[in-house]
Amino acid sequence: MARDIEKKIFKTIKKYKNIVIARHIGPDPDAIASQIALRDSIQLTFPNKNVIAVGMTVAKFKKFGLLDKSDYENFKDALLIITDVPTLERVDGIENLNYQEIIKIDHHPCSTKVADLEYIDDSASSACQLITELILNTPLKINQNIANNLFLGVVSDSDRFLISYTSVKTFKIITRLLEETKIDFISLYDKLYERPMNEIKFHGYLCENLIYNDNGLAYIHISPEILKKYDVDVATPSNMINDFNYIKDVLVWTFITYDEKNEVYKVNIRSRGPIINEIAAKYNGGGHKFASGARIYQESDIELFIKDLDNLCKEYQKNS
Ligand SMILES: [Mn+2]
Repeated sequence: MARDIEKKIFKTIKKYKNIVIARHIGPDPDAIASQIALRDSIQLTFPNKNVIAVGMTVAKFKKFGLLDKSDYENFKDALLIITDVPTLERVDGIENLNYQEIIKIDHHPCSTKVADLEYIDDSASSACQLITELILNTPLKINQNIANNLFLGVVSDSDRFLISYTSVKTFKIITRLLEETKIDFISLYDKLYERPMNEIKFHGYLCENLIYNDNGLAYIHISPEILKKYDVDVATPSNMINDFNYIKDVLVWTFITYDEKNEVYKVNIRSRGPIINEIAAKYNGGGHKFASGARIYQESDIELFIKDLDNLCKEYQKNS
């Protein structure tokens, strides 16, 4: 049964001839999979609509499907749907788009309204969980390919159902998805988890060089030289941060990676208890309670940032 918000979203989609679907810059599998699955589902349901999924192409995510050129000549008065992104500033590839209305479908906490129609559930494991529900609850159509993408988005963002945002609801929706589409989900895991040897070696470097203290904080500074040495890019550490979950006595861990091109320290933070998104917000970032990102512009702020996390861990230990 479709809920009110799902009915409204379906009605709005139905109304528009031109639809653009976008997600956040620096996409992860949930962002890419949610936009591509939604595009394909709308196109399958309404073959006469022009539906495109935009944003920078990321080579390793081509397995989810190809993105469209953001040539907006023929996209006057479009409906813009943004998925997996809380604010418009973080949306990739809509600079020259002329849109009439915005729908936002997201699972990041956000206190300001940015879209005309907002479907936000910050207790959901992933944007793909919300899109799966939307598709299954409305006349939007689904096929195996769409289902594959949705499944992978949920699995990736929930870190194989390990992260606390995984709920009974997540399992119920996944069960429905598997029952209704009969996808061969075991065969899909290679798409997410296969890695080249240089990344495995880089992972080893992170394990060897992580600094940790008695308060339960672990951190590492990753220089451009190290990235070059292991032939990995600046996004690689963020894809590995979840691998450091379940280290006994580590409550909060962070990777600080210098992005030479953009002259900024990209920061990933994870937690097994202390709430970290307030500190992330202090350092030009944000995110979920236990999974956040930040951007540090001055080297001298790194020490302050580490100190803040350290105090957070100390406080947490004291109160628990
Ligand atoms: Mn997500």
